[in-house]
Amino acid sequence: MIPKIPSSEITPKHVYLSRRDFIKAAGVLAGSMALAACAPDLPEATQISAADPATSAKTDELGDPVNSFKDITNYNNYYEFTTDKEGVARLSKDFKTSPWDVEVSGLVKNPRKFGVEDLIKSFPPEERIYRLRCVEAWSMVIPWMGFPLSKLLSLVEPTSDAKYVRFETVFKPDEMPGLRQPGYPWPYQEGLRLDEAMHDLTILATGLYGGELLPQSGGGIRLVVPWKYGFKSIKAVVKIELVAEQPATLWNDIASNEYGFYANVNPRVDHPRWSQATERRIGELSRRASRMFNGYEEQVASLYDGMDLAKNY
Ligand SMILES: Nc1nc2c(c(=O)[nH]1)N[C@H]1C(S)=C(S)[C@@H](COP(=O)(O)O)O[C@H]1N2
Ligand SMILES: [Mo]
Repeated sequence: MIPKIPSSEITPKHVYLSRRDFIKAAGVLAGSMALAACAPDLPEATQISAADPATSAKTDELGDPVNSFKDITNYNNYYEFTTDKEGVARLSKDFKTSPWDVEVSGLVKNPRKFGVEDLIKSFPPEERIYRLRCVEAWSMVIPWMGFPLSKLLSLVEPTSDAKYVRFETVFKPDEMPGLRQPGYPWPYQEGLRLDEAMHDLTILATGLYGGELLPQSGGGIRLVVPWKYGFKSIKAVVKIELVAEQPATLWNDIASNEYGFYANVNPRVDHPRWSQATERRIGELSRRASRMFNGYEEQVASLYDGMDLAKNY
């Protein structure tokens, strides 16, 4: 029997075009534009509307469409507000994201406090369309705006003793009701090895969907490390510290047998309580296979040469 597909599940053509089709379509479009250029009597409006499908067809490099702005900003993990993913947006709506300062300190030649506005001026944000894969086995595709963390780190000049980077989230109990929940070692903290932090895929995000970074998404500024489970992508960062030893991280402190320091997406290493082989892409009906390093294997696998990824989970 053929299942009846509700009209809401029928994806517009420009969304389901695979990357190859998209490139082909773009090629055809470029061809027709060139033709149009030698046909001066063609109305201008035709040329403009011909470009529409291409500019709105936002996908990641694998051809997966970006999630809706509504999904991205209404389904969030942000325990400083609440553990209810659908309650974060409401509870965080008055959280003040600007002005916002980040202090970069520790083993660096030029320790400094930066305002996010100034960072955006120094490092103009670029769009990065990344998959975000939560350790809970759901995922989204998010069009971030941001800049490589490496640019900021190069500016402060880590000393030769710096081996890791430690990140800390703002601690504001008056504005973050979830901080009253017992059992969490606040403030939220995370860490990366220095080479992971310097990798070009690692960004500080200052916006998404071409707009500002709303409170629920981690504004004033948040880390995004797309090949790792989502909990590494720490929100509302106020402190970045260069250190010599592997720093403590919140989820590792709570349950070290379940959440390691590396937390690289790995479909072959299950969470002790569930499989990591598949995931639920928000907005899709059936589960899909999870990818090694969340699909960024080619770019990042060499960072872990010779490491046992089952032990260093
Ligand atoms: N400070 C802070 N950062 C955080 C979290 C959090 O609870 N607090 N949750 C993490 C988890 S588990 C995930 S999956 C992502 C979710 O990001 P999103 O809500 O923007 O999709 O944020 C991560 N960063
Ligand atoms: Mo997560």
